[in-house]
Amino acid sequence: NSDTEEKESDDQSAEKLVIGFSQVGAESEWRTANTKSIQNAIKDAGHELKFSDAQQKQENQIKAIRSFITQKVDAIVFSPVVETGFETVLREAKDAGIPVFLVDRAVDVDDDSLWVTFLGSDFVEEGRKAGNWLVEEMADQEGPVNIVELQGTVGSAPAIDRKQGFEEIVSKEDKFEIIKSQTGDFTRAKGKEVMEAFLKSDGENIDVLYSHNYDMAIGAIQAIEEYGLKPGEDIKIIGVDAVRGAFEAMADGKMNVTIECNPLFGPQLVELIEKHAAGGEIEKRIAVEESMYTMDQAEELLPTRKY
Ligand code: GYE
Repeated sequence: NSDTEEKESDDQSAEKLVIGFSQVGAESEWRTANTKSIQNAIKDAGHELKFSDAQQKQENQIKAIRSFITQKVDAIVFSPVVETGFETVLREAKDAGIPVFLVDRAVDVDDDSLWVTFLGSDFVEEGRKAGNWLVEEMADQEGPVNIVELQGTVGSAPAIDRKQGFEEIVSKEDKFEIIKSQTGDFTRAKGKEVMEAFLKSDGENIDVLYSHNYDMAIGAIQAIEEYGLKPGEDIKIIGVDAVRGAFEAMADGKMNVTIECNPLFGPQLVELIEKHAAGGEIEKRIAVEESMYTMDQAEELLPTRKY
């Protein structure tokens, strides 16, 4: 009956967990929204949070996880800055009996018993969406279509996968050529700097910018304007993330399309941690659902965006 049901759910939420969260950094607007979502969900559920910002440095993450292990936390939430090099520390967590929840970014490790689940987006699919938009947009255009690419952090899952998914699509047509591809480390400042260099060497020849995130795109947009070209027109801009700023840039006509990557999975994550603590079965891979939005939808959708 409903009385006992209520009692059971009370009991479940009464178990207070200590959760260590090793976050990548604060490199982008996506990241800020993601950090808030996870922090709030953990606190709102009445659990204790130990938070560590790695400032995009792998060694900081390894230190943070070791310190969570020493402190005997109940669960570790971990968003790995790069894919490789975490096997040893993940094994240490496993040996200590502490469950690890990978969020946002994956690791390139064969032994998947080192984590409970990976909750995050399908970055290859995001790259494909970006490629498919471009193929359609340029359907009537004769080649060559010269593309420059701003990659995310070297060795990170989203940089590797977004590149791969995009290339898979555009490589099917000879007219597309990626003439320059370089990392902007997911930051606005680096995005601007690298775009300036692209413009210096290839200037008017650039038709399209594909940026692995919003922040690099907005930095690049500034570089394009300073160079005297019109972003969104002279150079088409494709960005990933779909943060609020991307909708504003699209409403201003400066960005053409944004591929959604939803950072607001804090509540979903806390549910998984609680379920696991209560002995429940968890799937190894949990995907976040997402979409894609174009310039003409920007004004209408802007007020509805939550990040
Ligand atoms: O797209 C970017 C951030 O890992 C999905 O990291 C995340 C990416 C996101 O810096 O803005």
